[in-house]
Amino acid sequence: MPTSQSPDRPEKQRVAAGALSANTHLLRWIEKMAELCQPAAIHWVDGSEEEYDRLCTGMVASGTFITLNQDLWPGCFLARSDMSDVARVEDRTFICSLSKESAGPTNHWVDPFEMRKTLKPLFSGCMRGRTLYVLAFSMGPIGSPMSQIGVQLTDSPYVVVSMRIMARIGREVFRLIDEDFKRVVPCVHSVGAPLAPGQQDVPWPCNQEKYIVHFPETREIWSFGSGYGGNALLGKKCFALRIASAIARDEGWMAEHMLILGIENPDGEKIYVAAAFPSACGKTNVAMLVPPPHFQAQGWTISTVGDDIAWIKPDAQGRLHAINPEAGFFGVAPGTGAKTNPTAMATLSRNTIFTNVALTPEGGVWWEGMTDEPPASAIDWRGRAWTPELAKTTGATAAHPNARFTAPAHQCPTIDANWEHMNGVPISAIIFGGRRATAIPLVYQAFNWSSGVYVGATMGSETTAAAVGAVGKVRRDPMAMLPFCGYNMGDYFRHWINMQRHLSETPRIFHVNWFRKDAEGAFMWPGFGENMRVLTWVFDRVRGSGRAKETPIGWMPRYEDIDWSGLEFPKETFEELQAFDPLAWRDEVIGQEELFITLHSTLPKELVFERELLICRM
Ligand code: SAT
Ligand code: MN
Repeated sequence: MPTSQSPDRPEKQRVAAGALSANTHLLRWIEKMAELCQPAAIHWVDGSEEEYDRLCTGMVASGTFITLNQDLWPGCFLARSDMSDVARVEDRTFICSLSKESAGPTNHWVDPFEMRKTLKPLFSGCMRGRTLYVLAFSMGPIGSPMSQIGVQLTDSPYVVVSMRIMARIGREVFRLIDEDFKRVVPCVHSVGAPLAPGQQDVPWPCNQEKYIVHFPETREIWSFGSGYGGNALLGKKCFALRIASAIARDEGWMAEHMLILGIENPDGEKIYVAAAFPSACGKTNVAMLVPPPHFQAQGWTISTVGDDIAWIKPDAQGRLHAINPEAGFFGVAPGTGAKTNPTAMATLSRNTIFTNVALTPEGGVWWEGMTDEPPASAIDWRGRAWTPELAKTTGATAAHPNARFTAPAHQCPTIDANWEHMNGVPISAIIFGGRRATAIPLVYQAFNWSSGVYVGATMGSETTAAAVGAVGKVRRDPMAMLPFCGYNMGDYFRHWINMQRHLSETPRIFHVNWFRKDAEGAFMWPGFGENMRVLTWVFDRVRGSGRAKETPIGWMPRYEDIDWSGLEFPKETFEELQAFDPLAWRDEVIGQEELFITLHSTLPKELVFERELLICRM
């Protein structure tokens, strides 16, 4: 890049106009990107409410947003995406480390030089006719030593307003870059739909060709072709998990696909728990769990720190502390209702952006599972007339199964008092969980840290609509990080094992499965608020008072170790739910082996030993 010798270069003047940063590296990078992408205008995002309102009004005018009935849904909008752009695209997601071995066999790797050659023509002129937004964001509370800074260049105003909910953005982040010289992760995003002069825009511009690209060594993100969720809100999966996991490995902390919640008992004793579940397996519901009346009456409370991502770091005393790097919830709408998650319903009742849900005649929103009674008619997520009768005959859903709400975390009625604490909250337990119809019991506790790492590393779950592809197939999803680990999964296991050395106190590790089914295919466990019974057992185990029996896979509660007040749950059903079936586990262990074979060259020997021990115990 030429520097100060070219004062007349038009890009330099365009970038400087309205600049909110004086950082020369940042300014030069933006100039270079503007030269490549050729936007019609450049807008520095200040993050103000006024700017947010202006962008939303602009999107209503352009057809991207529909204003909802403001009496029913104050501050809320609906967006409908293109039919081809409804979820994360895992097979278009790339980890471009210098060596293929660093990305490992579970990631799509492309040589970084090749990838840059591919990206250049794609991004060349890709923002013609559009505005380039310069969006500075902090993952984690502003000023927290655990936070990280990124700057996303994007041509999507939908992304800008969504990021204002999901992260801390704007002026104060530019100040951190300029005054504190915080290192920036550069993120370039384009929907890949340039406009010719006079060309009419579509409500959801995107490109059929999609690339979600990470360069872990240079800590860069390039995303092309999609405007949806984790493909486009680059602070979330791309930064806070894929790039952050690589940073965390180098710096001795952990970036995990985990919710964080607080559990407080009637004596005011409180613990925090982090829990990993794959996408669309109910993390938001657990994070916002409403205890059954009996527990509430006793004085138990659950509070919410985060519903998707945890950055976890040992403090000076060797205790793990976690922050939620996000500031909002990007939750799955279908299945969220007053019965299943009243806390989420209260959170999303205002100032929320809905994507791919149905529009009701009163100008409200609806999705499957929001109410028992569907509306008599609606406009479905594709903008077509929908009725419950039509659903019965054709199976057409009103909302897309991966329809989402984007809502500010501070609106959550159960938000934890310490959710923005600069040093995070202390973590006493880690829970792994999947969606498994068979074999896996409701809950068990690993024997120790390394057997717990084994439990996480061998997690399996049925696939969901959160990613494009088949739904309902069991796949190995270690620590729920399969689509989100920015480096070799075997090295990631090694990092987990090594973390123990930095800890004076290791969190207890558990595995749960809310989704076990009986021979008739019905769920055996009521789930939702009743999961509190499992969480209080976890609480008691952490505090040293909870009892358990030893089994080949770990410690399990006996019937009498669980508080059943207010729930008819026969002992036989519980025994069935907790059953350890040696034959089913034989298949399970063989299924686990498959992933270990794939990772053989980097698999820590501790996990090989854990596997041997498990087989011996069985
Ligand atoms: O990756 S998204 O943010 O689109 C949602 C998810 O899969 O958890
Ligand atoms: Mn997620």
